[in-house]
Amino acid sequence: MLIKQADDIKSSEITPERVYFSRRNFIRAGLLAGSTLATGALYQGFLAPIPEVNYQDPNVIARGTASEAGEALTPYSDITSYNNYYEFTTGKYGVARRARNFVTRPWTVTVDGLVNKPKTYDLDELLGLTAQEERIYRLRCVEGWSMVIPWTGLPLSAVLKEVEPHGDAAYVAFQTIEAPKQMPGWNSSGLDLPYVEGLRLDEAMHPLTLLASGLYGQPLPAQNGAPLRLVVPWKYGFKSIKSIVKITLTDRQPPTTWNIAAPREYGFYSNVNPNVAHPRWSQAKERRIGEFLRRDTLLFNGYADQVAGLYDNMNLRKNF
Ligand SMILES: Nc1nc2c(c(=O)[nH]1)N[C@H]1C(S)=C(S)[C@@H](COP(=O)(O)O)O[C@H]1N2
Ligand SMILES: [Mo]
Repeated sequence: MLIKQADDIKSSEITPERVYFSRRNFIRAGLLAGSTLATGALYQGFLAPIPEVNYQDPNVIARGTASEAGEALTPYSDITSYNNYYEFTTGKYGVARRARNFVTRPWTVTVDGLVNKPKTYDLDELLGLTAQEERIYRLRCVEGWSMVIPWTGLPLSAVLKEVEPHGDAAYVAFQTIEAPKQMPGWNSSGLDLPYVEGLRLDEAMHPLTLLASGLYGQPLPAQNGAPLRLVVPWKYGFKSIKSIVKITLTDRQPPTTWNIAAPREYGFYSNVNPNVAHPRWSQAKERRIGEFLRRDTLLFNGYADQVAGLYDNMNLRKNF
């Protein structure tokens, strides 16, 4: 992220043969529960085929999401082979292979800090706090690419309510697992690890904010942040911290990994904003993975109707 140019995706790196399905088809597939989506597609090397999506799972509730209508879902093969995950490697195409043996069970998540009921949850208990939902969200990386991803997960608010935040809790801090032996890029990431992120409490409680445990109706692959990652669709991708083991309520704005690494380039808020350039490149456009022409980047990544109110009276140029 620090080193590469915004436009770092060479056209030769983009697979020519792609499987697209429209949002409408995707929803129809949901209705025809159990139908197989795009099976038979072939992928290179170690990549798994697109998994069959089981919408008969009573724990998955498909819910309409903001404004992705008409935008194709990014193919499973791209979502799972082009990743940012510096603990494994800074090379996007190498994460999947290096993360193949990452151990995600047993897994616990500690929720503590300024709360009445701090607790260390077994992952399955945490995931069972409320029904899992499907959410189709755009993901916009600060580097200039984007994807449209069908996540499954639970609202972060469900977890926060469970532990009962104190009145003076104003922020939520997140921490990735510290597992250098399992993460071959740990010592060459250039980052201060373990990876940490943060949200303001109202951002964390917002109904769009998701703790994702799956994509395309299947368990989250390791390279995408298994077993649990944050998804904050109106913010740049680096806010979506992966393999979370700790969630801490606090009264102070928590430190965040990319802000520590390059404070002039990555702020705490990091809301997607086409009008505020990164110091080294414009944020006005983005390359949707799988498309040739670049698209205009949308304010708050297209979720302004739902989240702009969180930032009333805030200078978004100063609070980048
Ligand atoms: N722990 C951890 N979380 C992370 C990162 C990382 O390097 N380590 N990279 C971030 C960045 S920069 C992006 S764009 C997204 C990428 O998510 P994806 O690989 O699932 O698309 O993960 C974010 N979460
Ligand atoms: Mo990113």
